[in-house]
Amino acid sequence: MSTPRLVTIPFSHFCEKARWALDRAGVSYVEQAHVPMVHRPYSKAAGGSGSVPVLVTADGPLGESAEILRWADATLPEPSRLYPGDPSARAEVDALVQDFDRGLGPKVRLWAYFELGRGPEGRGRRADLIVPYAGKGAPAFERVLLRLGWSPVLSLILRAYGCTPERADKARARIDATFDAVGERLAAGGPWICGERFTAADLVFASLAAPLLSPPEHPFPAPDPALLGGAASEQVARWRAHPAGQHALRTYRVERHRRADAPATA
Ligand SMILES: N[C@@H](CCC(=O)N[C@@H](CS)C(=O)NCC(=O)O)C(=O)O
Repeated sequence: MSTPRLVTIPFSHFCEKARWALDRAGVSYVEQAHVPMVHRPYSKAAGGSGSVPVLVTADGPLGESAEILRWADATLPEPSRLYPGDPSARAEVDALVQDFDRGLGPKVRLWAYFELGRGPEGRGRRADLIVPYAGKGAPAFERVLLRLGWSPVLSLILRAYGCTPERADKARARIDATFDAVGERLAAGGPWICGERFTAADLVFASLAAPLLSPPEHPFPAPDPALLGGAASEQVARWRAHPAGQHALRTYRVERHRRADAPATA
């Protein structure tokens, strides 16, 4: 059987979510990394819709990160799975994952790109911070393209995701609400979002929140958001200190490089 191929934009949080699940399950794969915008034809050629991640498997392409999680998880015995076998526990995890995928993931992206686009006090677009980070892992030719074209690429991205001040503010409020809901769950039980067991809810929450938190265990660690300066770095400091932010950082520390078949450490 040929080795599965994961088409990505390496720093994308939806790609990180899929990569983490594959790493955790011990599935071997090769990552085919591209810079934003150049990724689109590669996604389509791989059988995706234009977005990433796409996992090309011997059984066909998987063009949704949620499908990749379920596919990787199915290779594991039930006690090690991200999705519990018990139907009501499974329904709870599915509902949380769906909420994070539809709410948190897109809102984190919108807020982060909006802040990048305006830079500190509206002065800059921080190409110095972002271009080396956004090009990591991609072919040299694409990295050059990104360096030359960063400003128009960012403008396209800002337009595509509708990054206006009003929408960024609504996104911030939605992120806050999700953090509060996760914090309440942890306060009521824990140590994981669904209680005693580490599940897809924890992996998806941590990976989709990661662009706000810059966990050092991330395979493509983001530049320190404090470098954005101004209100954005104060906001990031609040998310990092929030119980849900602390949970995501701990999830990275404890689980990001642990295979499902290895003993838990904490
Ligand atoms: N529903 C998709 C969302 C993936 C997604 O939004 N990917 C972004 C990167 S974070 C993307 O490819 N955006 C660029 C595009 O759609 O062309 C999934 O979970 O796989």
